Amino acid sequence: MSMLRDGAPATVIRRQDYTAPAFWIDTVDLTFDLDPAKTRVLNKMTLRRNADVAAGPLRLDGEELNLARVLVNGQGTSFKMEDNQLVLENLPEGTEPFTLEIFTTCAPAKNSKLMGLYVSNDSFFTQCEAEGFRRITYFLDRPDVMASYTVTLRADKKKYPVLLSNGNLVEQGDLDGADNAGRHFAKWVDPHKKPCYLFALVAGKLVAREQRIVSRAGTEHLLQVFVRAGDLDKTEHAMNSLMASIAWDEARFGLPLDLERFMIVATSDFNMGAMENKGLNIFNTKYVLANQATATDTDYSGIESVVGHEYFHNWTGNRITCRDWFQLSLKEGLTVFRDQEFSQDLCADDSAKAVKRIEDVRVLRTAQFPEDAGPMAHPVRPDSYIEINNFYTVTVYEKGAEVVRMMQTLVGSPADPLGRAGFAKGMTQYFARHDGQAVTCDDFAQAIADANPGSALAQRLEQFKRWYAQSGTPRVQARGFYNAQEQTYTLTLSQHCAPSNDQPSKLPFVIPVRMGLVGAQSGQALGLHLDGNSHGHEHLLVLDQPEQVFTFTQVSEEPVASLLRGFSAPVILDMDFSDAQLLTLLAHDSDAFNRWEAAQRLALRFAINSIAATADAASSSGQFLSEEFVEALRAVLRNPQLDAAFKELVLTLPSETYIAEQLGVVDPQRIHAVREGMRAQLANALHADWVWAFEAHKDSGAYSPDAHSSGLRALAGLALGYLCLAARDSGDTVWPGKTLQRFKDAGNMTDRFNALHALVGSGSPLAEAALARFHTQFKDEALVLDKWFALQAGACDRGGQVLGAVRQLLNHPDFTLKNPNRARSLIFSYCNANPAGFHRADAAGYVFWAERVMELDAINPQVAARLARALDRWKKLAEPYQHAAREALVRVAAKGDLSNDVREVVQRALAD
Ligand code: B3K
Ligand code: ZN
Repeated sequence: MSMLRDGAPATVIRRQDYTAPAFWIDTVDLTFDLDPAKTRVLNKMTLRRNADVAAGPLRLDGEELNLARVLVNGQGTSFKMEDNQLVLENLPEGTEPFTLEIFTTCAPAKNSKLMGLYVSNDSFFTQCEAEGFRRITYFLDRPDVMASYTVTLRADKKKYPVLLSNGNLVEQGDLDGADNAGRHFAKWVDPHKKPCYLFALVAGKLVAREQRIVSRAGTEHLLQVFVRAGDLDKTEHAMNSLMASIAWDEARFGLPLDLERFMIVATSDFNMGAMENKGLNIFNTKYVLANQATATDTDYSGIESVVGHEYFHNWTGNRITCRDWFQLSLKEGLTVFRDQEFSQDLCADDSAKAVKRIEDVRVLRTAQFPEDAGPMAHPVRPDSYIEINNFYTVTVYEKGAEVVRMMQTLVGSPADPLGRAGFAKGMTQYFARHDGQAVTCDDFAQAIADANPGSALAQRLEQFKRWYAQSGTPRVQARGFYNAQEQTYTLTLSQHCAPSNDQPSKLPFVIPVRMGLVGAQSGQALGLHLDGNSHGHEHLLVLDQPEQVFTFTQVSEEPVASLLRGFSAPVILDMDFSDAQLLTLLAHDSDAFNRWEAAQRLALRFAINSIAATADAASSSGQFLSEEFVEALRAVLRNPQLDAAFKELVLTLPSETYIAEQLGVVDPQRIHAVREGMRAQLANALHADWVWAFEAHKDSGAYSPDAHSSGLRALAGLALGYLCLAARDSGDTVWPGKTLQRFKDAGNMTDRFNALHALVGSGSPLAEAALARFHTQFKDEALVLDKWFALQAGACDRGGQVLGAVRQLLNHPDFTLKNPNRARSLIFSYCNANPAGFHRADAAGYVFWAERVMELDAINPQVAARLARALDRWKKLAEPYQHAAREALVRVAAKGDLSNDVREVVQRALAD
């Protein structure tokens, strides 16, 4: 059982306990007198009883509010307080509407949790999802209560010249009266009903980039991106991304912008990436501000995705929202899928699209697969939670997106092989049925299936929905047998999903396996003949039984199976490929994803073999990778047909985290040593090729963040990293010198940062001065300083120096724990992104972690709970790490006044 701060049991919320609200709130009229120390909030609502629910009291949620007055239909009334709820029992009978006025105050300047109304850089911002609105006023703080909002903001005009809320600005002006000298107001009306988690207000000294657009239907809209004065020159990319998002949603799904005005506001104090408040998106500056001097290509593509994501929520999340928070993936999985598709559709060619897909899958495998196998594992639609903020996870988001992607795949047909048309029809059906409602994941899946009768999805809908209900990553085992005489190839696919604490046995999933056959000798794509039908060169197999056998006929030569093309399902594929078969796929597969995958499998295989080897044979010889594999990588690097971005992905070894996931027992130091050995081997064996790669790709021309030129920079950066690594072993000073020069002369942040990274990553003696110079040059750019902190915290740990450096940086004048971006840049980069620096035999990394979790928890529980998850996988650790990690978890769990957020995470980690 979990305990709250005061020792009372924490409430476990269960999906099966859902009941409709006892009251509906039809209208909300809010008036704010904004003051950092004491903001006054007058909330006038019209409510009515829900006739479908037995009569009972009205229970309104509230947190850290001072209540001054409650009036029902203009009259005083009796009320009581019960566990953070305002309970009203003497309300009018019947279902006639009545008014309720609640007057409260709150203290935004003291709000370090950044939930509800808070102050950042002298401006006011709000964050209400999931349950922050109750920190602003008493309310039915649940997503299925949708109301019409009118909001009046009143504040000092000089300090807060810009006053924003959702919807349309209907009135503004100066306030009259002696009490109101120097104050002004703005009144906003949102034309759309919404749940309270989508409410937002912003007030402060801000400036806007503005753009007027005309939609396909001919309606005019005003787009605005608000930032602090001085940052306007960094808003062009965000605005372009917004315009591209609007055009894409109209073109692909027929979903137009439904507001006269759409605003994005950036703040540097934000718990996550951004928030889709209706018409008034609030963003972390990290996902808005970019120019070539301060932002990398990765930042640019992050901005495009997040701007798209929040915009796409306007329909998937806002117009149709979640019935309850268990349905979170209804909006998040779907909207991640939409932002992934958006970014892919913006890619100029198939290679860039494949690169985007590989990047997305990498996130899934390095973050979601571990989550699904660890103590926080939960289904895409969870069954219970203590703190909903802990369930904004890679499972709900990224795995949820894969579930939607599989639906698209499964509504495909010969005329629509990818299922794009079928899925778009399904979306149309979804909006036709549910626009303006708060619904469930089941409703979504039903709409997609109903719009595609006869599809593989419609035929197996109930079974398909197990993807929402069962946690864990299924494993698909594949075995192939070629009969040369009969020219048949028999492919046996079986599936298994390991039991988890919450679900002791799992039923078979519906797994779409997109596949082809590649001639082992010829490298040609072979024709696919199955059950008397010819399927061209690619086919979709649907695995829905524990085991199925597929027999291909007229197979003219021994094939290598290319399975799960484009990563058609979020599973682990086990197939006993020989090295030669993988090399064939790497060289010839027509599916770019599986070419990359073949290289990853080979690299993983060599890594795992070296880790398992008892003697340090490989380490002493420097031979971790086979010569054939190194040659194959050289061939990829030199292949004029392949794009630089794709090459960069193939030549990047699997991460330490991903390698760790393949192992039953994890020794992070051993994994690090082997991976570094592999990197050194590639650095030396391909030295001449890296020189060529750098020289051939170093000039990407006038800066543009497009996929092609960012690919050139990525490959040049990788080459430079390897060249500096080789220099460390050989004592060469030329390449580090050239790297330093490039660092100094770079015309954009990507090249500059890659050069700095190469120096730091190779432990070059030139790194220190370069870091100092970088700090001086960018000391006024918060987002660049975050990179500076992160680079040092994530640096390769040669001799255990990183922790000392991180501890020193905690005391740096630019460091503060209160700013989430800064806390993440130093502390998360060390605890989450530097396994060898963090998992120390002396346990000092864990001691540091425990201190920071507890310290952060007192400031911002949501951020602390994210950090708490750094030890999720402690049970897999070898000794002495495992024991020490457990001790650190126990120490945190023993702290008396932990937040629910952190307590849920550490208690789950420690549970058997
Ligand atoms: N919906 C928000 C996330 C809110 C997180 C609350 N802890 C951003 C997004 O997914 O678009
Ligand atoms: Zn989202």
